[in-house]
Amino acid sequence: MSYEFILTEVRGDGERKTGLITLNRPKQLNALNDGLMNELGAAMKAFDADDGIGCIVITGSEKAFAAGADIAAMASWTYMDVYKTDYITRNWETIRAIRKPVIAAVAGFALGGGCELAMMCDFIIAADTAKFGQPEIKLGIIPGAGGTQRLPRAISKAKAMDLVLTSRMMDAAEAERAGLVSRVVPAAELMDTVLAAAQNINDFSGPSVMMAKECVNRAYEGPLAEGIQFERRMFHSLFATEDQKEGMDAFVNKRKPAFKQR
Ligand code: CO8
Repeated sequence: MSYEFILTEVRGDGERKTGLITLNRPKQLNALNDGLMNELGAAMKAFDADDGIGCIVITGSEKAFAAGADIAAMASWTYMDVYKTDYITRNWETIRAIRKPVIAAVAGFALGGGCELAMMCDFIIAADTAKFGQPEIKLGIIPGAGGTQRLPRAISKAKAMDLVLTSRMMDAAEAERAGLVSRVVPAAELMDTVLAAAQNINDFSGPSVMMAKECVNRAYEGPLAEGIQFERRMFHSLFATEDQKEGMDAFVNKRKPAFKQR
């Protein structure tokens, strides 16, 4: 399938591969318009449904992961346009329904909706050129795709308030110290690092990868006691999989496991 605002490709050399999505509106610094978000949602759903894909990577350009929602497109919207249309939720929530891991590979600006999109991914690996921020306050609005909720969970209330209220940007080193990104690497090594991490995940058992993701999300979104109970049930259920037998037999017999389940 060909798209107007994104590029998609399959990368990797293992049995299961990585679905790579590149945001591709370079002149607008990958500003996220409705068309792009439609395509991103469709591409993610297609990769999620493809048994040959183990995980998904979203990236942008060297200059910008994404500089936010498209301000020019939003400029003339009225309250009723925004309230009635499903633009705001339709595509932005798709990523939450993806069962496979989604990694954000961020270089350059990740601002406003771009920072929110990165935070919706399961983890962020950043180039040392990355800059994160929620500058919506400068436009007379606030973050609208989860920024005020995910930032405090990711980096503390103090830092979230600082970013959201002052509009300042955070560089990659600060983002790593604050816990927003899992690793920072030199820009030239970003895609190799991310694709290696993705391939690492691709080679594991599909059920355990997807359940691990679900469990960590429970910790992030719900109370501890409920999360512990959920994890226990997921843990139990993995003993019904062939891959658990394979993984443990391989360990006991000192051989490499060949996980089969998608
Ligand atoms: N929307 C539309 N166009 C943009 C955006 C954007 N968010 N960001 C940059 N562009 C365009 C510029 O207008 C410019 O276009 P042109 O060449 O035609 O003039 C081109 O990209 C290059 O930008 P600059 O010349 O400004 O490049 P600089 O290197 O000088 O500056 C910055 C880079 C600092 C990133 C600057 O472009 C900037 O501040 N951009 C806006 C950042 C911003 O405010 N983002 C928040 C947007 S609001 C938002 O994301 C709300 C999310 C709500 C989600 C809910 C669903 C709708």
